[in-house]
Amino acid sequence: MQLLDSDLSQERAFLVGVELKRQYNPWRIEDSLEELGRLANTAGLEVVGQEIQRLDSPTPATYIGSGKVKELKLFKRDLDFNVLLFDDELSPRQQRNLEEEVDIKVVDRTALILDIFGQHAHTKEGQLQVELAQLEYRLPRLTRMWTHLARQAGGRAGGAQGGVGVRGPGETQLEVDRREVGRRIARLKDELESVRQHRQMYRKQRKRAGIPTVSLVGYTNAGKSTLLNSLTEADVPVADQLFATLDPTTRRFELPGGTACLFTDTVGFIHKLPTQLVAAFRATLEEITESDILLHIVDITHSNAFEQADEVEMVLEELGANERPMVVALNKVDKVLDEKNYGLEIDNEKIIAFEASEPVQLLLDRYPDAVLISATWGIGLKGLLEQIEGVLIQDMVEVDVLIPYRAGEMVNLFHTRGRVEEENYNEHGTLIHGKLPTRLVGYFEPYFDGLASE
Ligand SMILES: Nc1nc2c(ncn2[C@@H]2O[C@H](COP(=O)(O)OP(=O)(O)OP(=O)(O)O)[C@@H](O)[C@H]2O)c(=O)[nH]1
Ligand SMILES: [Mg+2]
Repeated sequence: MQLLDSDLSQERAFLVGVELKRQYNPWRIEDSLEELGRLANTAGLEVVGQEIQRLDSPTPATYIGSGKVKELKLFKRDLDFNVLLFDDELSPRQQRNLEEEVDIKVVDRTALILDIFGQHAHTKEGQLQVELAQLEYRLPRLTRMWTHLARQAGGRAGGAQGGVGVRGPGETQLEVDRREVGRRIARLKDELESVRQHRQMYRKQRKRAGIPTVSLVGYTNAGKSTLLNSLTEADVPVADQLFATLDPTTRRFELPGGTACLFTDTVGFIHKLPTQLVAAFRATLEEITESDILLHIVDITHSNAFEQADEVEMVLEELGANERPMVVALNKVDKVLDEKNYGLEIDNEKIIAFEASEPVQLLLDRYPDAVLISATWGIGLKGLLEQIEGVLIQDMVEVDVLIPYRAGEMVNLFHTRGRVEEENYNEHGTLIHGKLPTRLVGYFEPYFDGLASE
């Protein structure tokens, strides 16, 4: 059996993708493999080649056909790679058989994504979530072989040892039997549940304070963190890598009309996002489902921008967040402004499309209100913010209140959370005509002036 390289830079990967002939898939297998290659690079692997097989259905024992397995053995001799990277999640049995037959380490897309998450999780919560997802993935795969590999890996979550796919919960977890892993999973779930409750409490407080929240959502690498940084100087690390951000960052921000809100940048999505991850990241992802507005960032320069947008919408649906009001930003237009075929130009800080190229037009047809932006250059952001504010205002109710002078803090609250249209004073207190977010109206009920109009 091939031993593991503990030096990452020496891991050479060969990609394998299968296209199922009778199954509709919006992604071309070539594009999916290209993305797998980017994932591999992000994890620190060098990609030395790839192979695609078109099949009616996967082969139960080895996923790919036996002829292809033989070919891979030959490729291995010629190209000298030490990891086979599959674009789909393999069953534990398929993985084991392949490892034995080709005599090599076999890693699937799910394990690769889990590995990257392990490398990029920096907060305690992030690490707990990744560890849970990794253990759930490994539990059915706990065999002598995996234990053997893991012993050499000997890492903890995010450790650099052991190479891709086996980094993570290290020997202490993996050399024990399944029952013990099961116990660890239960403990992690408990810990995460308390994190979740804590978050929920925090969100409730925020709701009470009436500050609307905007969640930045989008495919990984779309530019979410770049946008948060350029709006709020948040200093979130930005990288031309997949899953650069795992841990949510929230920043307060004032919209052009004066409405204060909170922007949250969080983990990006990808196609074939492992279900274990979605489950484990529930606490983080709940931020999204409970926000007032989803700000969906799409990288229009990506050749699969449309499929990526689809994927994001599918994950949002899975999370039950698809009913939230959504504002769409088509990002990175600076990269294509010069190419006439995209038909974009800057007009007074606003990017406009005239006879846009096909991929951009497709997105504009799908999202007619989408705003074209460049997060890096900071162009188009004003229009974007106005649209966000517009959506928030739709959610406001017009009121007239008379607030006694002793309740001065309510006047402040109106100013910071609502929109004051007229303010007067009489001997009883401050008279305000304006708009309040629906959920704050209750707090002002004692001061309704009897003139309140909808
Ligand atoms: N040219 C150009 N590049 C951009 C723009 N916005 C983001 N990028 C680049 O795109 C890459 C990804 O940006 P991030 O902000 O890290 O993307 P993200 O959506 O936060 O990605 P994850 O955290 O991985 O989900 C970086 O290399 C950015 O510099 C833009 O408007 N124009
Ligand atoms: Mg990011």
